[in-house]
Amino acid sequence: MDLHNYNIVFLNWQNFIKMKRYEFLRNFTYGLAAFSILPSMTYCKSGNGLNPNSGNSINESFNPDLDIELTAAQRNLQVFTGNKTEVYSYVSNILKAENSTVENLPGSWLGPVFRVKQGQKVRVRFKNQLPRESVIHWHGLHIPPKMDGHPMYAINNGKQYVYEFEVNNRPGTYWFHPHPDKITGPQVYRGLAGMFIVEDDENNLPAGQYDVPLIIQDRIFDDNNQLVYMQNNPMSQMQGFLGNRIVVNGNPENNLEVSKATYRFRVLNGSNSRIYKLAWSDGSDVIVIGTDGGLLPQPVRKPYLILGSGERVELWKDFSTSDTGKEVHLQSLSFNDGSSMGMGGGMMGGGMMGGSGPENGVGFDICTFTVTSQSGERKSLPSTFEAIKSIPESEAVNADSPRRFRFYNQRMQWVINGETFEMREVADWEKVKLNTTEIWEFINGDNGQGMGMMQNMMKMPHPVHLHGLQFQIIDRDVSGMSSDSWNTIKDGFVDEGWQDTFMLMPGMKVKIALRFKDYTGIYVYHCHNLEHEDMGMMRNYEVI
Ligand SMILES: [Cu+2]
Repeated sequence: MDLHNYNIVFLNWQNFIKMKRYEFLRNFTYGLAAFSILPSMTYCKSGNGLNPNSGNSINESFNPDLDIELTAAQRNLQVFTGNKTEVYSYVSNILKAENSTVENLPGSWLGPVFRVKQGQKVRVRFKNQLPRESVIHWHGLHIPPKMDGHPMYAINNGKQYVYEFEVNNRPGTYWFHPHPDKITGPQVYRGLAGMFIVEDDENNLPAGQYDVPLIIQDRIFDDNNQLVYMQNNPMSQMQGFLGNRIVVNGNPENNLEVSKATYRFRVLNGSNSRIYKLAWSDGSDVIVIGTDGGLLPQPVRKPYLILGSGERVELWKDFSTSDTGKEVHLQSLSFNDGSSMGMGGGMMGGGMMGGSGPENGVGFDICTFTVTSQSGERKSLPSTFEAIKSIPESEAVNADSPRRFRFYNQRMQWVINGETFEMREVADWEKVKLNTTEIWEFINGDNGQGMGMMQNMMKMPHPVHLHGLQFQIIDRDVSGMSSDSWNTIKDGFVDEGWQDTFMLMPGMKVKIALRFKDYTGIYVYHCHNLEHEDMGMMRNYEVI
């Protein structure tokens, strides 16, 4: 597969624009009312009181299998013909790599792609050459708080932070990205993200060139080929960044060549806030073999799949019997995300405000797979993988009274149980005991005792992410959802595996089971709509 042909895809928004204009005009008056509330939004919070120059240094007794320098730096990349594009990238320098690989994505702002094995020890010497502070979060990994990339461990320009951890996760598709307080969105947007694959020993799955990362993001480029990000646009922040061009693996690439072979696609939604409803244009089922935390007990067939920001899914796709020249599109189908940003919905739609891309739920092609004459390995779909033991609810110390976490909007601020992020603050309801199992319930919506119209009108999907562990989804209650929304997404959820991120749609309640083990300390949990996160829709939980 050649991931590096620069074919440029412009999405066709014309129908979208036509469709939304009426709604926009209808809501315009209310829109102004909402605007007038914005200046009271509070972006300023107290500093963290830490010395951001203090990094973590090398532990000489730690003997890594993989030792690597990752330098976050600004660079100019030839993305298009003409002007180079200013991006941020992780530049890798391998010092030691025994039985693991670190693959760069040439011509891409993304990467690298780590391939490691369970039990291996990894040392990453992170060097920050960015203008602002940064920190690396190892998304999905079960590692100690100091290694996890909590914003309190962000380092300034010129400093180094050494991550050292043993890989003890299940084989699966994990990833890494910056996590500094209030500026995660812009740093990820400019290019900082990579994949962290823990390899399995499944001999019956596509491997090597047939095991392919697909990192999906949306971006906006200006006429000078520069990335556009509206950090200071409150509307854009409130909604989350939505681009007008899809990029796959950090290239504005839409045509990927495939052999007549069976593929394993490791799909990561690396977008700041866009949600995808993945489907194949040839009408075949989406065959899901893995989710955030590795392989499912058995493959699951879906007509389409909802993938929120930060989530991963592993897809099985067989091109082995396809005709040469056949084109299959990976699409995002249209859906109703249930959001309302004011009276009647759509008022603050990104397409109308500040020149950003179409709203979540507008359909488009993500990329095209073109089958070449090359024949490759054909595999048959295994009927089962390793079984996953369900966490019994009876094991939970709070099975009768789950902790509740409400994600909603309060006075133009996205909040969790009415609170926003404070660097070291942990409320009593956020403290859990080591070696216990709990049930947590996440609710998209306030408790119905809101402060008036605006509060209840603001609803958006929130991809919920917990650091430090993988959990199981035990219930998805949709009785509070609008059926107009639910009917367009209901077949798109795979809850049979381990997760670290899940979609919480407006009106939805999701119960998860979590086991707190191995490490004490503070981890964050937050909305993975990165603009919501940067606005403070994030909190700490502490394992004591
Ligand atoms: Cu959110």
